[in-house]
Amino acid sequence: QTLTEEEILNESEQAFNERMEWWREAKFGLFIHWGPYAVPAGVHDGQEIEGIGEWIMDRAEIPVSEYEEYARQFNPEQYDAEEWVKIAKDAGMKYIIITSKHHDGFGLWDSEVSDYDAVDFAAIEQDLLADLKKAADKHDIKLGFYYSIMDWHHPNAQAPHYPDYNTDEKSNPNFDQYVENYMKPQLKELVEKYDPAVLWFDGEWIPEWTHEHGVETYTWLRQMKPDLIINNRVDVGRQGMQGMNEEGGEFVGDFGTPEQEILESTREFDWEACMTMNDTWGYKKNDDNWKSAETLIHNLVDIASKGGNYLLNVGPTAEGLIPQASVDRLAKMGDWMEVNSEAIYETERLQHSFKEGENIRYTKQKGDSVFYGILLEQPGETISFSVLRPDEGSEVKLLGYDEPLKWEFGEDEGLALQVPDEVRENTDFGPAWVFKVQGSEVES
Ligand code: H79
Repeated sequence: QTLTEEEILNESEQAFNERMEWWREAKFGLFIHWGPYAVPAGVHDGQEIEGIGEWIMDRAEIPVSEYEEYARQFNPEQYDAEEWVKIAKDAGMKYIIITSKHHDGFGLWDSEVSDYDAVDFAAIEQDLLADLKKAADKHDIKLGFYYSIMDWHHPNAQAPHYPDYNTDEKSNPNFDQYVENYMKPQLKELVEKYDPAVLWFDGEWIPEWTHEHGVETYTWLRQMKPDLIINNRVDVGRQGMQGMNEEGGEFVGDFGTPEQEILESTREFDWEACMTMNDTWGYKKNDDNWKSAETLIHNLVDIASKGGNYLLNVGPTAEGLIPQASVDRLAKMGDWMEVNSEAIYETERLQHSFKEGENIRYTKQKGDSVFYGILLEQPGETISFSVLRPDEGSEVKLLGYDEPLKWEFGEDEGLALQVPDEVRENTDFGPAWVFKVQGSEVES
């Protein structure tokens, strides 16, 4: 049954909560940036090109016709969709967002309104997105699509003022034709062919894209698929890389999109921090600036404690392989999640999810009686969780360790915990130590 525009724009809080439920509970997803930019992989004409790899067309000012050569060479012979999904699943991720089309305009599926796609242009016979959808369904992982509004390839979109993508005077007079005859048909194909759980827009900052475009596209998509979740970049409210909407504006979009940053405080508006493991989204062969698994696990904890989701990126090679460094880190996250995921999934934020200066984060189960104090450094002999007050006589446990721990009421009736030597001397419990407490949050 189709929703009216009115019903979509004035959705009740209850309906919104129901629609967002799986996404809020999921907490952890995989972002995949994959396209022709993985062919040069950061090197064009023998030159190392600075900056994020999927922007190489812009950064190296590669003409469309020359970039098309890379697109023709895109040949993912080693792509194994199920392997990708397993890597995500084993890391503890619940959903995947893949670039159906990035700024370069190249589509990963066989679009009926375009020849600039994997099938027609790169002669890939397989339906890459169908394979991923099938594998995701099989392993109970949700699949969503990134889609760039900005398009450096389509003549009615950005091409005339590419690479000066942000220059107002050069607005493309035919932009609405691109929207009506190309972008919307493409989005319709994506929704009808692959039934995505999320649409993740980007490139919305170009001068042609307006609030009216945003509202129109959002309502049109939700009429097609009422339970679709759509990020805030469908509209024009996003404020820089911090990714939340401008205060006071009425914008469409279901969640904010901080990019490469974790918000300092919790917000009313749902948010998802998208972040890379090295310094690029699309594959760059010479980028070895990898964050440690410890940092990535700490980020997951930090984000979950602040009520957000973590969308962690991989950039597969043009052959279709997720870089080994990424696979190794995701495996380590999975090991940690296997023991500790109850402190992440389906949790809610506390009034005080952290205290300035403490290497501790807090989460809680829905309801108000089970809490997690998560220590982000090797524990000493005692730990003080000032925000948690255990019930009299209750057990406090370290996830992954069988024995209940000794504790007493500390400052302000908070929790003062004793750490057994066995725990302190064994780094295997880290790199984030999760203590489970039956009790309540200390009011302050
Ligand atoms: O897909 C990945 C990147 O290719 C894309 N978004 C992630 C998810 C992206 N990252 N950085 N950029 C795009 C650069 C865009 C920078 C800016 Fe702006 C656009 C600066 C000015 C316009 C966005 C809007 C930041 C400030 C305003």
